[in-house]
Amino acid sequence: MSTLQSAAEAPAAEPGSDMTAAVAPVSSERKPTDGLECVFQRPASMTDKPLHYCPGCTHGIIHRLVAEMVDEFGLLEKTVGVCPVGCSVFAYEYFEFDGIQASHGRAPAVATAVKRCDPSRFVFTYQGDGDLAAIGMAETIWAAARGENITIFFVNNGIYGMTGGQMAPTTLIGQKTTTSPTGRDPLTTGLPIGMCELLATLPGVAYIARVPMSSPKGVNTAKKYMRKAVRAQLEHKGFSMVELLSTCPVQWGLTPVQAMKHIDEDVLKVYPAKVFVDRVDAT
Ligand SMILES: Cc1ncc(C[n+]2csc(CCOP(=O)(O)OP(=O)(O)O)c2C)c(N)n1
Ligand code: SF4
Repeated sequence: MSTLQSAAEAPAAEPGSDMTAAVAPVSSERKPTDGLECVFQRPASMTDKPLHYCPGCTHGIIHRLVAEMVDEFGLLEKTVGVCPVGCSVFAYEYFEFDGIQASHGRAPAVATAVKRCDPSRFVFTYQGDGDLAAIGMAETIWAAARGENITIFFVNNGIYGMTGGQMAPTTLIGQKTTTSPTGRDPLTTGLPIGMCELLATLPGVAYIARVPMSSPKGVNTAKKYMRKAVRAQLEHKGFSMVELLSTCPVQWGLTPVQAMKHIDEDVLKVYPAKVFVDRVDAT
């Protein structure tokens, strides 16, 4: 049964009632944690607001990794997250630390300003490929070229998710999108842009890495890379970015499981996972 069907078949809520209560009534006598040891819980840096992302979308996993890292480094009071346009436009709603919403592609410029005004802050941007590599290309390149001491979490799902699945700079050759309905043709739209490959040529960068979000192994590696990127900033080494190869099952027209396979079988061939630059531990 699809999510849409489930929603349509759910009992209608009373006018003015709380939707959550209408769908899942909880007995006040029941205490699910009685006698149990708590081994897994929400990171302190994350709010309890339900995520709005589609089923199978990896934005939510990446949010969690960001929050876990802020907790682990004890940065809750020091962090400023800069959010993009795109599906993660309201990312600040899910975090307990401060957040700013930047207009399309301007997140690295906003982050630069915040960091320069208060270098004691940990400042990161969270951006999709449309935001970072299309209209924000100049901001991204210049922030890296200047060696700004900021961190970028680049969520590459190869498509404009939020606005209806248009082609992005990262869309694969032959990939069907709403603006390339017969498949992306490089003769008319150019070749996919590897942002890690591009930025790795700039001397201002301290750390650049790419990792797929298609498996638990990938998620664990992502956390490792993200930690290093945070360290790059905390140790004043310069610009850092982790590219996270992500899903958009809805706009790809795939199921969540097919979307994960698509990353492993197709996306990784064009965007290989590796550490491109690591000057964090260099002396
Ligand atoms: C200046 C400006 N131009 C265009 C838009 C419209 N717009 C909003 S989100 C978006 C695409 C976002 O795609 P991406 O960055 O890949 O993020 P995703 O939704 O896939 O996570 C566009 C074109 C906008 N909000 N502002
Ligand atoms: S449209 Fe795509 S990127 Fe946006 S929330 Fe849905 S699956 Fe995720």
